[in-house]
Amino acid sequence: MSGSDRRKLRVLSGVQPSGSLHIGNYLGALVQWRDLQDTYENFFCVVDMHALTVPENVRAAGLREKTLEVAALYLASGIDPARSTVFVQSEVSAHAELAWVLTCVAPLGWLQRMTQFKTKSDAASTVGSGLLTYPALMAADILLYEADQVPVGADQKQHIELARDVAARFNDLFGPTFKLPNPMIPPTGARVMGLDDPAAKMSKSTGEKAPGHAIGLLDPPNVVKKAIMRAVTDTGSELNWAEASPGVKNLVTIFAAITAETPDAVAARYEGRGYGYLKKDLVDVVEAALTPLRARYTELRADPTYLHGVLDAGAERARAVADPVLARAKVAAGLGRAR
Ligand code: AQP
Repeated sequence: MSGSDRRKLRVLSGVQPSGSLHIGNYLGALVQWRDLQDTYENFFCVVDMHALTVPENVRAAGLREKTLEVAALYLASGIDPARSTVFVQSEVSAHAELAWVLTCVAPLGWLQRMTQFKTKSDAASTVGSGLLTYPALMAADILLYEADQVPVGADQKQHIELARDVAARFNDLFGPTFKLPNPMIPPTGARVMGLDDPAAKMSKSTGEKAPGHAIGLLDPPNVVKKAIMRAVTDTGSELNWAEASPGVKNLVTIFAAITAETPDAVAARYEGRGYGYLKKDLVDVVEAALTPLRARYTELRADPTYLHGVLDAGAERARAVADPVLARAKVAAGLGRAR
């Protein structure tokens, strides 16, 4: 089916199995994916090749295990394999092939400007080239499925815009080939901040090193409770929404994103009350979301045959869509023999 005669618009998104998934990944990405399933045709991949961009953090057995964990968390969050194609990126070789083509098309300056590259390379002692060229692989992930929309948290907006620019440059150089994708960012919960440091984005890699930074989706209830009750607020003790500090805004935002309210509506209930009330209720709201998710996750991990079956079928469906797009792009770019 070509892009123009598809019945539904398509979405593609993914999460790196680079650590333990947290409430930011859930609210910025997974909840959106879950809620989009009936509206769109969906492709959700575990982007294990992206996790290799910081090879020092990878232990082979560990990465393969995390890949399964993340796939199970997709399903436990409500991604339904009957309505969405769920697969592992490295099992669809078109991603790596197209990534090379797009690496050649993406100007170096565009890649060097990416905020995530600057942040992660500043923090690393040795920087692998993949950390720089990773947005070209991400562009390949998206363009192979002719995705109309890419549902992500705010931190990924710059990469989606780059994918769009790379697609446009390829089309200019080689003729119309790729559909230009758009980012889809949720109104609330698009940038959840660290509970220990509201100036820093909640991230998997920091969460691995700093207890109390993140709310892990698989953290036990007592750990979740401790992280929320100890979350940084400010020197005041009662909520004053008009002058709320970043830490207080973050807690209200997490609350609102889970209960599908606006932050203003949540804050109005706690105005003038001590932070302890907000935190205690937030523990309950988070638990109400995570308790069924953890239970479903445990069931899924107890049935590896089912999980592998979902991922095998997903990879097959993904290849059926991605391979013809790759073939078209290779011909357009002049790769292979003339016949
Ligand atoms: N703090 C966040 N708030 C809202 N959304 C977030 N996302 C990540 N962090 C937040 C969204 O989750 C999806 C998966 O992200 P990713 O695995 O591709 O990489 P990332 O954005 O680099 O995520 P992390 O958690 O920060 O991981 P590490 O530490 O490994 O780099 C994306 O849609 C992202 O926007």
